[in-house]
Order: sequence, then structure tokens, then C-alpha cells
Amino acid sequence: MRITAARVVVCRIGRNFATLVMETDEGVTGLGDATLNGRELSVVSYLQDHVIPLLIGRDASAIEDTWQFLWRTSYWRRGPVQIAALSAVDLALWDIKGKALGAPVYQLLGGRSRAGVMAYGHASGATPEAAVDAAHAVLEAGYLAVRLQCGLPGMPGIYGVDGHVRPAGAGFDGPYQEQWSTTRYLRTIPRLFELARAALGEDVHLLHDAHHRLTPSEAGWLGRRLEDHRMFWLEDAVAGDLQQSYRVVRQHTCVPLAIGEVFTSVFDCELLVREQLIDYLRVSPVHCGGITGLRKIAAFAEPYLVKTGCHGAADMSPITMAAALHAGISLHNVGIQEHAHHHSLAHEAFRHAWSFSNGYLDPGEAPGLGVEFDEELATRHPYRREYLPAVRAEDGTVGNW
Ligand code: KDG
Ligand code: MG
Repeated sequence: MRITAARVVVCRIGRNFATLVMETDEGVTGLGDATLNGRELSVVSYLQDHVIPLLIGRDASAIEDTWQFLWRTSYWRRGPVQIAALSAVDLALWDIKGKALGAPVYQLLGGRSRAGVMAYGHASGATPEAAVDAAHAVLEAGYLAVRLQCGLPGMPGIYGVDGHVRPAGAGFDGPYQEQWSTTRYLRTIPRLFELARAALGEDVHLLHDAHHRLTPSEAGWLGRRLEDHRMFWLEDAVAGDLQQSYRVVRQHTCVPLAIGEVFTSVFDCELLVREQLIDYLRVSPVHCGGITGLRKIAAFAEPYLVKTGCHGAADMSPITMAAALHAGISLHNVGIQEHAHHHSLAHEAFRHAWSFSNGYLDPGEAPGLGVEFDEELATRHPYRREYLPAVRAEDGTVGNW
């Protein structure tokens, strides 16, 4: 079976999505997510101008060979634009293989190794009390795990609190400015989880995302204060650019640590995994080389007892969720899957076999990735440039988003 054509469809349904549609001479079509949030069109160009010409005529069944070919011949191996393009191709090829064989992709990955993939939902509020109220609703919806984020006293808009990304009326041509105070944050978050554990009970899994904002010693301090609330994880306490930073964090706290939603390959987590400095890897199949890339990273992490907890924000399309779940149901070292909710229309544009029930996600039994793309509906919702927020400390210093 040969690849005959491929195109990238860009749309905005709640968030911007770039979708690779790959065709073959046997009439089987594959879908891949190519969305690199905030920098979408660079991947579109990379695919259209540089990758698709290399794909035409290639054997659609040769997934590993195509992965290695695109990884090695690009020369610029590890950048997020290159990897998002490679990921889209990989997902489309797995989709084609599954459809051609009449099997859901997870069956081609070794079959089920668990009954379902535990999902975590999101709860947030302007105050710790409001966030805990929101968490009750998440648990009522069936989740067994919830990520809590809350505002900081006197500071409008903060990471993870509903409505912060683009307040009504804010323009699309420059990043929305978010304020930040580490002092207020470190004062607020221990209280949030003290309240949450008391109000939500002993059984619920509690998660938090610090979004790359702390130094290693601040992260160690926070981790210690969260230990008694038995967190499932503390995510992105420190940016992972300097992997050895996590030695300091680990020396100070035994709170479980997660990182990796911006990692693009096994090299970004090699030291973190080898020294067992983290517990969960947040890599997503759309940003780490597809299902093939995710499997390579998970296989490396397995002997070190590091599990996956794939990034599942709403700025990746339902195709990525499908891929994460086919991998998630079949890999052994899977911890949890983030489940942020897409715009309702996204579920129509990307009709999917995956589903959520009683705290668990399941990839479903449809052949391939199990997603049908309504291209006509998608193209009625054109792309619009949008940036992630910028964060500034009280003195105006720009910080990590
Ligand atoms: O676009 C960036 C988001 O995907 C990111 O901010 C979400 O950190 C995130 C998470 O854990 O879902
Ligand atoms: Mg995160």
C-alpha cells in the first residue's frame, strides 16, 4: 500500500487544530494531529513544504522505517516543529495500518494491559474554596482524580484558572499578560490542598500543575508542604530545561513529580528517568514523535518505574487523545491520562470511538485510531492566530508560561 497524497487542514474549533489527512492507493485514509499550540502554521509549512513531498510513493505499512527516515534525514532532529510533523505522520500511519487490518491500533501494540486508562479532570477557582467547590462537580461527573488550580490573592488571571487564557475582549494579536507572585503562590497552594483533602475525602487523587514557575528550592519547599495531603503528583514544579535541577527537588521532597508536556524525545528525559528524579512523564504522542515516539520513551522509563501521564489539554485535537489512549491501554507503565474538555463542536468535527466512563477513558474498538474527521465542518471554522499568555512577576520581569 503506497501513500498517494497528504494534506493539512487547519481549523479553529474552540482552539486551533492542524490535521494531517493521508491517502493511499488502496483507498485507506489516515489521520494525524499536527497541532503545536501557539505556533501551528510553522508545522503546517514544515509538513507541506518539506515532509509531504518525501512521503508520496512510500510504503504506508513501514511505520518504523518512515519514523527513522524522517527523524534522521531531517538533520535537525529534536525541535518541536519537526517533531510535531513527524508525530502527525506517525499517527496517520498507525491509523492506516489499523484500518487496513480491521483492528483498533491498541491490538497492534500488544492488546489491552488494563481495563481502562484512569483520567484526571480539571477544577479551578479564583480562591481555594471556589476551586474545591469546582472539584466536587468533577467528582460527581465520575472522575477519580482531579487537578486543582486557584487564583492568587489580589492577582487577576493565573495559569489553569478558568477563563484566564483569553478574557472576553482581549485581542488575538499579542499574548494576554498574566500576573505572578511566587510568595503569594507558595502561601496559597498548601492551603488549597489542605482544604481539598479535608473536603473531598481520602480516596480521590489530587494533582497540581505549577507550570514551570518555581526554582528547585521553592519546589522542594512546596513539595514538603504537600506531602501530608498525599498528592498524586506535583507537575512542572521547575522547568525541565536543566534536568539536573530535579536532583535538588528530589533531595527535599518525596511528593510524586511529573514533567514533560514540552519534551520532544527520550533525550529530554534521559537523566530524569535514569536517576529516578521523577515519577511521571507528561509526553504526548503529538509532541514526542507519535505513538512510535511515545512507545520508545515509555520502554526506556519502564525499568526505572517511571510511568506515563500524557498531556491531554484541549489544545491538542481528539486525534491525539485517541492515540494516547491506544498507547495508554496497551503500555504497562501508564499512570493516568489528562482529560481536558474540548469544545462540543470538536467532538462533531472529530467523531471518536474513545469515551469516558466512571473515571476511566477507553480507546474503543473502531479500526485504526477510531476518529472520523468532518473536513467540511472543520473548514467552516477558520484558523485565527492566538498566543499563549505571557507571565510577569510583580516587578515586571517576564517569567515562564
Ligand atoms: O498550550 C499550553 C497548554 O497545553 C498547557 O498550558 C496546559 O500545562 C498544561 C496542562 O497540564 O494541561
Ligand atoms: Mg501542564
